[in-house]
Amino acid sequence: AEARPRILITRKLPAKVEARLARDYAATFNPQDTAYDAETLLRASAGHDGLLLCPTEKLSADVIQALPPEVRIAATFSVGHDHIDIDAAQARGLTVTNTPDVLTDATADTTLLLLLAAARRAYEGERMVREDRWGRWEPTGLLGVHVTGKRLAILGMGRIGRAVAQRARGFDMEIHYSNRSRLSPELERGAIFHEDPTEMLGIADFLSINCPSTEETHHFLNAERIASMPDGAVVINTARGTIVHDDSLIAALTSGKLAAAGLDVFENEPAIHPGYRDLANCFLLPHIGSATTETRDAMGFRALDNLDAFFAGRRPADIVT
Ligand code: 8YV
Repeated sequence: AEARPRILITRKLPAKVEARLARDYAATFNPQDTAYDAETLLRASAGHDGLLLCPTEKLSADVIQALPPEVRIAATFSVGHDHIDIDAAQARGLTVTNTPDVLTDATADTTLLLLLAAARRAYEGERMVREDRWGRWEPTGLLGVHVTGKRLAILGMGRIGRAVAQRARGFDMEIHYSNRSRLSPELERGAIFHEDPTEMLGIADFLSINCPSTEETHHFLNAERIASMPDGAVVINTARGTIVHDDSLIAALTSGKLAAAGLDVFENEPAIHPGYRDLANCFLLPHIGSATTETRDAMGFRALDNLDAFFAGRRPADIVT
């Protein structure tokens, strides 16, 4: 009889990760690389001890309550876990693990990519070159927002927020942050703490969103808060689209209140608010924050380490609940 734990893997993962899964587990891979809807996920889960899933699969309270009793762990291939109802998981006795740390650098790199691209109008420039509309060089052509020395406000100074700050120091930016609690001086490294995140927006030449998606941060960046930012500010989001109120951000980018935005994440992605597509001052990426070969391998191995520990009767390193 098959003694290895039975794991349902919902999405196509890096080859090295799938090889280790196939070696160490009775692994069921999704024959199609498409996200499971709730009904299909529940049906496919039967006969499995654990799930290895992505944020494309939603574990709502209803889904968690309907999971077959043999499913005891859900390991998500992500640091974010807003797609999982953690209270419901706890009540059901479903262990949930995530993949922190290993994607911090790639996500912070993507944040700087968006910050620079949005500020310096990289999308407009790239299109001009590619579409053979360069014509001639102009002393006042494609003028962007100067980055070096400006004030960067970081919403959420966790692992990723701090890695963004570290990179921004290389651009001599003045780092401000808001966080649930103030950091120690070693972690703060001279960054200026704001007790009130709304008040911080008043000084933000650049705002980088690096907090988790929670009830508290839902639609944090709304019309009122954007109005309190300096004219010509730039907004960057590599966290979750739900933290931004799309209509308000689009209105501010259209009116010129905000100079630019750089977005890797969207509410209801990939069905994004169509207003973004018409804005030249918006640099848009399809949620590639952690998308490097090294990082996706490491995320898979981290999820596997958590599964290994769980099934060996040890406490996984990355327990969410
Ligand atoms: C991934 C992410 O792109 O980790 C997260 O929370 O959003 C990203 O790293 C994706 O969710 C991978 O499954």
